[in-house]
Amino acid sequence: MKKWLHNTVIGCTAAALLLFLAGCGGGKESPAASSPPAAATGIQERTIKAGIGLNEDHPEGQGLKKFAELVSQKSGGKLKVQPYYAAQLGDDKKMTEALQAGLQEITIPSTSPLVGNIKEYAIFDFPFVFNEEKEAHAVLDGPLGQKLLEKLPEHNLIGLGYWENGFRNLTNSKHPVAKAEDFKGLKIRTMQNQVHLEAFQALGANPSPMAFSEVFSALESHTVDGQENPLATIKSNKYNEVQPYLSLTKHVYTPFVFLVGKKFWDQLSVEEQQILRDSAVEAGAYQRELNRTENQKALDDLKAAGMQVNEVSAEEKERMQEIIKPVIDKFAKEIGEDLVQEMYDEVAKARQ
Ligand code: TK8
Repeated sequence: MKKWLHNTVIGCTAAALLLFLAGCGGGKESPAASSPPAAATGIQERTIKAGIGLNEDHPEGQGLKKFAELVSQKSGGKLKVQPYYAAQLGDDKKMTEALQAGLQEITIPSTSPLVGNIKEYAIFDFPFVFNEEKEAHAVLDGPLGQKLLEKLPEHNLIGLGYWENGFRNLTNSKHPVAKAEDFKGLKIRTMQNQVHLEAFQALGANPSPMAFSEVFSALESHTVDGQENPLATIKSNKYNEVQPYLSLTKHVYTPFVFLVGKKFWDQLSVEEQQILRDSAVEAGAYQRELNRTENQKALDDLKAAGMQVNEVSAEEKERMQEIIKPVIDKFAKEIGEDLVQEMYDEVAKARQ
């Protein structure tokens, strides 16, 4: 034991000393004396499992691919990110739990299914807060977004920033939705999130929360009439094949949060952590850009594929917002009204 400790101390650089004290020295996970734990210096050969819910051709898939390339470049090929697309490793919730348990290293879920654990993320589930991507980015990349990332470690997660899922639009198999009354009785799949559920209930719809990986077959079998997602997802997941109507509700903006399991993170050297952090930020900028162009292109492609598309007027959106208001007020109290106000203030600033 003594010899192992000695070797490890020598193996740790000054920069990594803190990490050593927190991680290597804990003793709980100390392997046998002959195989010291991963020293918190330099770059080791590692394979990193990264899973997402969307397909490889979706901007999130392309962003993950870019991330893997960057990590490989910056680590001289030592860190290998193995991407898994299309919920091969499970849906957002399952993969997040796998990170917490140390069974998977990275996932990039929508923030909405995290709200069960971290209630403050529900501010991004409030409908009709943002009009444009840049307003959401101002909140996400500013102090409020940072404050929310800092809530992750106590849940065994590390957040390296925000990518973009984007503005959600409604599709369904019954009729065009252009006014608040058109939601009446529609069976809509929602994300596993209480704000979404109650907001659609307030509009008179009949929502059912469901993991993303089950959506296509639920639409195909008419278990539900509709769903809502950004245009790039509607296209990539071919919902147009089972959903004739697309209504441009743009009712809510969903961020992706780049998550690393804390158990894994704590084994990394400072250098390795920096590589992952820098690559997540760089690939994130690329992903957001690509998302913008792909969402625009997807609209044309979905029209060309035969979807019947309708706009929703500003007046109707205001009516919807008015109907949903009691739900928002209730959740604002639960989350903390100061935090919610901080978001509105940031948005107002971004609009100037
Ligand atoms: C993909 C999900 C998806 C989300 C949903 O893992 O569940 O509808 O919009 O994109 O995060």
